[in-house]
Amino acid sequence: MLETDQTLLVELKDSIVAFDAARVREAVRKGVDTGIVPPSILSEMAKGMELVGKKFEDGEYFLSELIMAAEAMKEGMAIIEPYLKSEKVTKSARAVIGTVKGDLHDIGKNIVASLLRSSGFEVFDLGTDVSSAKFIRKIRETEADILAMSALLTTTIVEMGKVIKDLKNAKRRHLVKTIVGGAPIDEKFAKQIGADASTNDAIKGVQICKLWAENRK
Ligand code: B1M
Repeated sequence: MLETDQTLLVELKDSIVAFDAARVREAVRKGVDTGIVPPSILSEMAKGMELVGKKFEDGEYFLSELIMAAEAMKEGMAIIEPYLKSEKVTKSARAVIGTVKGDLHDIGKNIVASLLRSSGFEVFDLGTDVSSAKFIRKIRETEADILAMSALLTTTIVEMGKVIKDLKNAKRRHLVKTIVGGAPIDEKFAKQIGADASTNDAIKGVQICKLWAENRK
């Protein structure tokens, strides 16, 4: 990697930490122009968000800084979205995605949704604070193959279990593969709630969904 690329990667991270949207936009554009691959750009910005979270924990940053950093990251993501290209699934597949009830964090969920779209999935993004009933209604309406749920709060991950239980009660569980993701999620928890897969990595999550789509009868 060239030294200029390395400097740019640092700037991608630092501009998020400085919650400076103009700097983020500039760094992302430069990154794209110099040929840094979009997943690396995303990953550096995500590292910046991680640091923002640490500063919040330490009392150095407050909610307003979290909001501004999140807005800056969204502006950066909007620039790279058209450049996210991936090998497309050959069989058409539909995915319903959302952040669970009580949870407003959507940056990771939006990354997963963008990557799924760029891989050829038909994506129904329900946004944030999505109730179980809303997830189930959309799955019925779209006959989706995949349910992808995101959560970042330890207090909201339990909602994922509720959705899967409701899916069973709606006699739809066997028709839908379920994947759960977000920082507090681990395999043990996913197993506990009966999800088919879990990950903290958006790219891995999309790879799992692609495998499911390709192996679908
Ligand atoms: Co909040 N927040 N926040 N926050 N926030 C966290 C999550 C926290 C860890 C910060 C901290 O204290 N260190 C903490 C949670 C603690 C806990 O539960 N253990 C926290 C808290 C406490 C809160 C509030 C309660 C604060 C308050 O009000 N006092 C509040 C809750 C609001 C609510 O949801 N009801 C709150 C609010 C907010 C903002 C609205 C200000 C803002 C979100 C804006 C938005 O998303 N539009 C915000 C932010 C920005 C953060 C941090 C700083 C950054 C999150 C982020 O976007 N990361 C976060 C600290 C941190 O994460 N270190 C924090 C970047 C993003 C790319 O990562 O979403 O993890 P992430 O996604 C990753 C993977 O997890 C994965 O893919 C991505 C990359 O590969 N992934 C999936 C995610 N979903 C997936 C789904 C998949 C597969 C992979 O398949 C389905």
